[in-house]
Amino acid sequence: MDFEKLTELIIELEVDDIEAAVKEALEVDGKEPFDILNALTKGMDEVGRRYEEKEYYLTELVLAGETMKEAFKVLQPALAASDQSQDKIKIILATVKGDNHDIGKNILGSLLLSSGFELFDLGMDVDENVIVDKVRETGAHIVALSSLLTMTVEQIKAVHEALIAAGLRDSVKLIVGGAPLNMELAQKLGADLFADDAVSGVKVIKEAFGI
Ligand code: B12
Repeated sequence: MDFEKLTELIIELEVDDIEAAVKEALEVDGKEPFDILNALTKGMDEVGRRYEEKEYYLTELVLAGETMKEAFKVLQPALAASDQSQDKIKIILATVKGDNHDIGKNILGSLLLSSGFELFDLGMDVDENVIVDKVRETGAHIVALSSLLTMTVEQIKAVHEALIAAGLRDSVKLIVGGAPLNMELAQKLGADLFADDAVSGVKVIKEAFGI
């Protein structure tokens, strides 16, 4: 299983074949987990490029996210066991309280994982206190929130204020996304960063950390 083939499987959205391919690369060929991650990331970069160029659409982006998720079933444990996974930037990801939309959040999550970030995905409908506790426990550098409903965007402010109350607001950057949001509203609600889609979300996070 060569690296080019792994990259191609992501680009071609081969959700049914990727898990076996990563397993073969790890167990049969003895490839390093981080080299495999690089090959998969290259594929996701190309998927992102095609999306920006409008060669791929949302369906493909969702499927690419699913494909990465399958790959990570076998790759994640191998990465965690590797020394190189130390000192990574830690990101807490959640859909805000009252909101049960998680497709966009999951796409962002798989892109972040494929970019080498350490991810703590708390799921959807997440209370601000659960987020604060997780920041305290993990020493996370970023909190990334998704809100798809107009009536739940205020929850971003609740998270911002709960972080202030816990004395943790200065230690994290708050990035938000979701259809009802824009930069102006995001800042009004206390967020530091905003992105329209998952691909630019990863870019914005990387820029904020000079990566
Ligand atoms: C699928 C869907 C559902 C599914 C969700 C399944 C799931 N597991 O996610 C179900 C059926 C459960 C659902 C329920 C409801 N839904 Co709904 N749903 C949708 C729908 C059709 C698609 C959303 C989606 O997944 N899009 C695809 C993803 C990839 O896009 P995305 O989420 O926007 O994410 C992208 C960006 O926004 C960004 N992004 C997202 N999060 C983040 C976070 C960060 C940090 C960053 C950087 C970027 C980022 O990156 C993503 C990828 O590039 C939208 C309509 C639409 N076309 O958007 C309505 C929509 C969001 N739903 C809506 C409504 C009203 C509801 C319900 C209230 C309906 C009802 N009366 O019961 C319930 C609410 C339930 C709840 N409490 O949350 C409205 C919201 C209106 C509003 N502005 O408030 C919409 C817009 C439909 C409409 N036009 O009325 N829904």
